[in-house]
Amino acid sequence: MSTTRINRGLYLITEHVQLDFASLLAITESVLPLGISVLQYRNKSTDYEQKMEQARQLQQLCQTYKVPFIINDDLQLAISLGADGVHLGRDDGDCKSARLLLGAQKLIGVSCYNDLARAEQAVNEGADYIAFGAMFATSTKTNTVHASTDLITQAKQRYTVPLVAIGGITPENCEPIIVAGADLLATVSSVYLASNPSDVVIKFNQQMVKYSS
Ligand code: TZP
Ligand code: MG
Repeated sequence: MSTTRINRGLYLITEHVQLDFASLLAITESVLPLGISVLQYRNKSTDYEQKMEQARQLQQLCQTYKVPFIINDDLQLAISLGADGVHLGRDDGDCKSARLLLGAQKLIGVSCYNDLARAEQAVNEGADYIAFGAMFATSTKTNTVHASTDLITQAKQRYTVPLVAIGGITPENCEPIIVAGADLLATVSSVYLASNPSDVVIKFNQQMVKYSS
């Protein structure tokens, strides 16, 4: 496990389909000072060189605001950039091999969908957090499976690593997920495609504070 601490709160993931990069960067810069626990760079539609260029700019912003910066899918990119960590889905390699290449101090997150057996393996291999979803319908990702709040409750009873919930989450529907035990709420569209992203971040953070013990 990494020595970097992840705070409870909002886990923001970049949008790459509807926003151009300049807009993405501007929104990111406007919300980072409001309290973001993690920023993940996710871009499935561009080449390695451009991802490197975009990620570098986001990484700089994250360094300014001391927000952990994580790369989705691409361990090699995470290593080349010296990012704070990587997020692995089922097609991105296993946590154990990533740890050998990244070193002890970096963060590794693992997508577990609605699968507690996968969570068990990730935790045993030293994942720093595990993610479940989709909690709600989403148009950001195709081929999602549904994860229930009950699954979050079960994961909370079994594991001490931070739990991330993802998929269609908004400030209006997140309460039961927080109550079930999610430590981080991951979102793409509710913030990046909002008419007022700052307002949405503030509302999310108010919900997290309401249920903090
Ligand atoms: N993994 C499961 S659902 C999802 C991902 C990447 C998309 C989340 O995006 P949104 O816009 O917050 O529903
Ligand atoms: Mg992936």
